[in-house]
Amino acid sequence: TESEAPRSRSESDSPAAAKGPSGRAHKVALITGITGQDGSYLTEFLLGKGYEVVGLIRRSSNFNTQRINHIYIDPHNVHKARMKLQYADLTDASSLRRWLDTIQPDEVYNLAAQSHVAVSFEIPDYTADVVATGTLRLLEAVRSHISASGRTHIRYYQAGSSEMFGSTPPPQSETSPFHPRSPYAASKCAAHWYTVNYREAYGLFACNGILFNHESPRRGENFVTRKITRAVGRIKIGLQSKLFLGNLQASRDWGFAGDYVEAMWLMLQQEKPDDYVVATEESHTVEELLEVAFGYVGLNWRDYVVIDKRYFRPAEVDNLKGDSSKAKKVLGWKPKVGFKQLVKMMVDEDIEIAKREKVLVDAGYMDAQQQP
Ligand code: NDP
Ligand code: GDR
Repeated sequence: TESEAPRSRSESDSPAAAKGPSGRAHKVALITGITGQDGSYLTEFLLGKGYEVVGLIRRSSNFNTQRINHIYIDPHNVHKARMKLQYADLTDASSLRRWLDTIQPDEVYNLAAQSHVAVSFEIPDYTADVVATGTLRLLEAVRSHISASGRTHIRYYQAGSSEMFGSTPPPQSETSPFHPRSPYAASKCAAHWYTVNYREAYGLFACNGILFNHESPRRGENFVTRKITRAVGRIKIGLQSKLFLGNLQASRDWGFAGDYVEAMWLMLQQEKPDDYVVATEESHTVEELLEVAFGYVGLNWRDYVVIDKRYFRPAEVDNLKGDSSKAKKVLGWKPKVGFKQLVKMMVDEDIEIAKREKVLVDAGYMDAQQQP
């Protein structure tokens, strides 16, 4: 799925060089979805490579920067602040174009999304607006920015998903057909093809990363891995007695988010833009995840888990297991953290969080029933 249109690329593409092609001392990356799980790991990774990072955040009535607070430096400290935050929204095309013109990034990572599959059945219209049309808005903003400025070296990363494969049987690779099973997945398919189209039509250096599930201690608490590890921590510390879940037979290829952001960056350092599956090539059911997570702290999950129909989806994705041989071969990428190690890392962190909650509960500052 390489671009057939000629691309103008006058600058050095050395992967190690964070030096900016625009004559700046460093590269500048623009990240949408910087406040999410992947945005936080990608920002740490790029800062470590000497990039300046500008993140677009959306307005919220509560602070939504918890995952990046530890790397935030007040912008008044001009010499040290290498991550900056600006307000924008994927539903607001003018904000996207304005920040592209102002920031003049070398790389654009589009990570923003209404990323919860089950929620996408509840708010399908909004999900499509952000995930599908939002991607189109950003691609169009990049295209028109390049056209007006002549900054042809810009590279674009699109956060694609294994959910696009849906009911296509495993192993799923770049050549497997898409058969989406949710409004979220259908919207990601649209975003995927918009990205391919901008590459073919305008010669944009645009890559689709087709990433399988990746998790971490920063994972949102209503995704199944974190929901389980949070519950394990709270049950172990005596703050919770039941865990309500849906389909335990679904199988997923779960990796560590910290590993996966490197693959995003590697895609943009290649000579040609292309699409890549990123996965561990190992799949486990939700039930196996329960065995490992509860077993790690010496508990039997069957004593705590209650099946609740509200967590079943109108259409399910049964079995995802990626074939990431292309990423291995071309990008030289492979995952470092395995399934059990990942689950243990998350449980360890969530036990620490539960311990802190216990202090608050014992002091009367928090109600133990306040479940995530
Ligand atoms: P998260 O849900 O943790 O983060 C999503 C980010 O998008 C948040 O920063 C959120 O802001 C932001 N966002 C949501 N709506 C808008 C909007 N309208 N305008 C601007 N920003 C918005 O997702 P992940 O970090 O887990 O995933 C990153 C991307 O990768 C997503 O596109 C996801 O669909 C995709 N993906 C994720 C996989 C995974 O396993 N994690 C696998 C494959 C693909 P706020 O913090 O304010 O909510
Ligand atoms: P997924 O992740 O849908 O794969 O999307 P999630 O963790 O939500 O579900 C995984 C599987 O677990 C089953 N499940 C439950 N899921 C949730 N959330 N809550 C429950 O109580 C529960 N019980 C069982 C689900 O039915 C499903 O089969 C994630 C997101 O990050 C997407 O944005 C991303 O694109 C894909 O991963 C790859």
